[in-house]
Amino acid sequence: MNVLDRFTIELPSWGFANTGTRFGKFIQDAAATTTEEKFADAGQVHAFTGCCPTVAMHVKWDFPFDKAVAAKYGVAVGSINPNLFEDQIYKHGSLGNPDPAVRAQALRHLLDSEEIGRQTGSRDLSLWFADGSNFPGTANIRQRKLWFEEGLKAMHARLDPNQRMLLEYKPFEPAFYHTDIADWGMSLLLAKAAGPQAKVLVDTGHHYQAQNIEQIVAWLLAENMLGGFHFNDRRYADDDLTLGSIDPYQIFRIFHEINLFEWETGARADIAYMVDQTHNLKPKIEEMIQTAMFAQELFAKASLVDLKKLAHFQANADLIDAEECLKSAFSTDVRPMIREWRKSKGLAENPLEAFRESGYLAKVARERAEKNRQSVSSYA
Ligand code: LRH
Ligand code: MN
Repeated sequence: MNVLDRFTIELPSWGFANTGTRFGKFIQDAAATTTEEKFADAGQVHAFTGCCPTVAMHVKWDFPFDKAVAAKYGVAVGSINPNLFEDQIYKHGSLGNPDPAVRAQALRHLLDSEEIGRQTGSRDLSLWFADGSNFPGTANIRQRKLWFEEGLKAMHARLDPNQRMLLEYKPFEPAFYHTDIADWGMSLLLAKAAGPQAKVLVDTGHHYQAQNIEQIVAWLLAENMLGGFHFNDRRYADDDLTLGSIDPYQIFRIFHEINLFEWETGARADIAYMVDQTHNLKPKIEEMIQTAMFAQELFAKASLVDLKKLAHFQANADLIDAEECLKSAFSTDVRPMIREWRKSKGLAENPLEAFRESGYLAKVARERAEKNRQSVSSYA
């Protein structure tokens, strides 16, 4: 079995829409605005890459939605992302808000999102909370931790047996003094307190520069608390850039820790691989295809590490030989093997090229330009 047969990566619906930074949004004529258009574009990415069968949805941005539309484009609804960071009532937080009425409304939204997940047949509720504060002394951090424990426990209690809660952490932004779920440890403790169907979600952009992300991954695997990833890349903070565009070795090192864990335990880790990027400048569908292709490449490279040899060198502290096990795998050109895999699946050898030749982009740009050009917005 070719390792690529077991690699799929979920696409974010919001990666197909016009997004920007606080300094503005550059409109693309071909961008998707309706949920159906997002699924149509995701269908293109899956049709050409063969490894993106599901689309993550954001409750406020993508619903109401009929899941039959997803099937029309050859993909399915993936994880459900509640949104507790845009409504005005969440100014001082959601589950961590000092106002019990706001906490109750936040829990209501989470339970509604669970119900949406039942309707769409989605397994994962992907939870990110912007909750925090901007100034010292303005929030009771321990009290908010208790409110989060209460809220997440109440949400977990209403999960179906097959559903999971994936708790994402982020050190800062939009809060710039404290964030209630700021790192992997806080997420792990809250997930464990919530219940056995709650796991930790690692967004690669949600770490301080000096943090060793693959060590966090190794610990979460050891604790059986790793639920999934939001893959992207960054030079500075949560830049949400294209996977592997800044530090491709980072994602390779993460895949390696997972392979080593699976080899040692003989068990397949139950991990959801997802993309979480904002495509502000590059053509969105092409950037998504580029992302999927490079994710496959890094996954294939990591699978080439000779783990038996590595374990021997690690046991004997043969530092150079151990390191060379990773570096020779990382330096291996796996593109010929991946082209063979695509041919064996009836896919074009170069998905990006094939998509460009399909004319799909020009077609949707014509269809959507007028609508998109009407949606220009300003910062203030
Ligand atoms: C927060 C985040 C979260 C999503 C959002 C689009 O930074 O990573 O996962 O809800 O981006
Ligand atoms: Mn994320």
